[in-house]
Amino acid sequence: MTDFQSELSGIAKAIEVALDEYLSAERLGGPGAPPDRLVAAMRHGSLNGGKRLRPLLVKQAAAVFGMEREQSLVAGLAVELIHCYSLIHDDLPAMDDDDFRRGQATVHKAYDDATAILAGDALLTHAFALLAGESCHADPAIRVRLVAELAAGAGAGGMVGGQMRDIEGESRGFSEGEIAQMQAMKTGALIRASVRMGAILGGADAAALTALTLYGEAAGRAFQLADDILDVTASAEAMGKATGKDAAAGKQTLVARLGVEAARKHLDGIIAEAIAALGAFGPEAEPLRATARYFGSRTT
Ligand code: GRG
Repeated sequence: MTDFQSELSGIAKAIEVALDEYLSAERLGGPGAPPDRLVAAMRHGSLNGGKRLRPLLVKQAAAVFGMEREQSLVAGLAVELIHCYSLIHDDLPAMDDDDFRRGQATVHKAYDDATAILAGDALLTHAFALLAGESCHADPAIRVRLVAELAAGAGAGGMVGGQMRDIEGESRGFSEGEIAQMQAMKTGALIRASVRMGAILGGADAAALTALTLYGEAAGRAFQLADDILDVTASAEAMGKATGKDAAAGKQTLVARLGVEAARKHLDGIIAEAIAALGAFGPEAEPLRATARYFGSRTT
């Protein structure tokens, strides 16, 4: 196992344990008792074997400033809750209409549409409760910055806005620049926010935050491009066809425009850009470099 693989599997285990603990009726809080069905649907949509890449990025960016895994876990968990909520809502019939996610029935299939909407809403809300709590960071000023950062990445100018642009583009078509902008918001903004949140937790100064932001933006582009390449190549291999699910559904991606070979070259360039952004940091940024390289060679 490489250092990267063992780090990823370590954070994945830590996040599973934390999800199990925090997504319980006792820990969810509120003036009333959270309904069992809602809690079960929230757990179904999050305790289901995701890769946990976003908490990994929070941890790795915080580690640049000497923070231990435990010190960035709650912030990483908050980002993961947002990610899980987005997947639950994205799978709904009104959006992508998917029956399976992470190898099991999607939340609306296992429960129903209304429960899936509410489970997503509750995960989204709870993410901010976690960031506001003392177990996230002792300093309230840092907690407020984390709340603002995650809200910016997840909201109308970030992930949600990107999803809206994607839906709009399906009917009217996109230029290459518009695809890049949509993807930077839809998937890139949460990856960027993850890295910046780690930097904020670690007390990064302005120059370090700028460098890590550039890394986060490049990592976000790399992640999405790798995902689009995988959609074409993995599905084509599995089904003996030339296109994957998104491509078959006519999704507008850079791979569809450039072709797989040119997209792979473009991906190599983005990985180099992400690594170059870390130039001012020493060995403490090696895990972030390894993650960038992983984005360039993903097979799942
Ligand atoms: C519905 C508000 C709302 C937003 C949806 C992120 C998103 C916006 C939709 C997801 C659509 C999708 C599958 C995009 C491809 C990139 C992506 C986010 C893949 C899933 O992320 P991974 O690979 O998944 O980190 P795991 O399951 O490992 O967490």
